[in-house]
Amino acid sequence: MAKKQVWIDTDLSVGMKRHIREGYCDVDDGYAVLQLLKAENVQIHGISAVFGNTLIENSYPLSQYMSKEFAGNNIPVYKGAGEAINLQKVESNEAVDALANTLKKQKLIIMAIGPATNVGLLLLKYPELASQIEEVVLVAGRRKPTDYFAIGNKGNHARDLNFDLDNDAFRLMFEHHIAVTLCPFEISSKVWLAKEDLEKLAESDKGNQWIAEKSKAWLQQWIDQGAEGFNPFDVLASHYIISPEDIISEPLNARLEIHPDDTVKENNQEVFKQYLLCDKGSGYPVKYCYNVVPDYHEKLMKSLLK
Ligand SMILES: [Ca+2]
Repeated sequence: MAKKQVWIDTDLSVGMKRHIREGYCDVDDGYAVLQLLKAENVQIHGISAVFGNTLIENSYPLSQYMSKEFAGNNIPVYKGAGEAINLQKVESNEAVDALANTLKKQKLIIMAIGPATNVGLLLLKYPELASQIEEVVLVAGRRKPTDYFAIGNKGNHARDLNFDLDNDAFRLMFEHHIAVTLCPFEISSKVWLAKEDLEKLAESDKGNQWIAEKSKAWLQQWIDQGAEGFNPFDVLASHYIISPEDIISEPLNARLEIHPDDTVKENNQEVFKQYLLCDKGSGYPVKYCYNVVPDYHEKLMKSLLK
């Protein structure tokens, strides 16, 4: 079986305290990376860190930690963008140059589970390499501006964070006609990890023990919001790469539209933002993942516990 040639671009924030407000950061990137590390049908060529859920000063060492502890340091790790693309001053970085060097040698599937800034920068600096990108798998998008995601029954509308943090990066992928697959909250909100899952992981190998321990505070944060578990958003992207047959998708067209920002309370047409919308209307063709197979949870746990 030919292995899938993959590059991971991640805003790993496992176990970090939030830098902008109270509470802990997302743990889901950690699950996605662990799942890819365990997949027999995947070869990982590199990990590039990006800002997002946390600062690049955190996501970069966390990426190094995961490669060192759980992949025998066999996967090179690079420091990528610390902020969104500035069209007035486009600068490459170590991660973008490393990704470009790898793409010069071979085609890659990019799992971009943070803001797509590094991919956007690559397209600006190395546009000739666009055809070497087989597919970019991202966590973003929705069907309508009125669709929203909220944690539990007390949660405010959440941001479509990866897209919100760098709209231009997504636009660049569309304009370069990159094959884009989106795993939005519509699919990840159907997948839950709960206390008993963390307990199973805690009895497993080193990587699972680590992520289970680091997920406790994150899980508690969701329980405090009225949920019974948490949605491991980014794992839908890794699972799609490993076993696309477990993920249900449809071809849609994606475009950027500006509407009132639904994450701002009492927003009286004062704050607007871009939305990444996917439907049958006009736009750039994408693969939109929206559901999982009925026994998905079992399959996910199996892929992590092996
Ligand atoms: Ca992420």
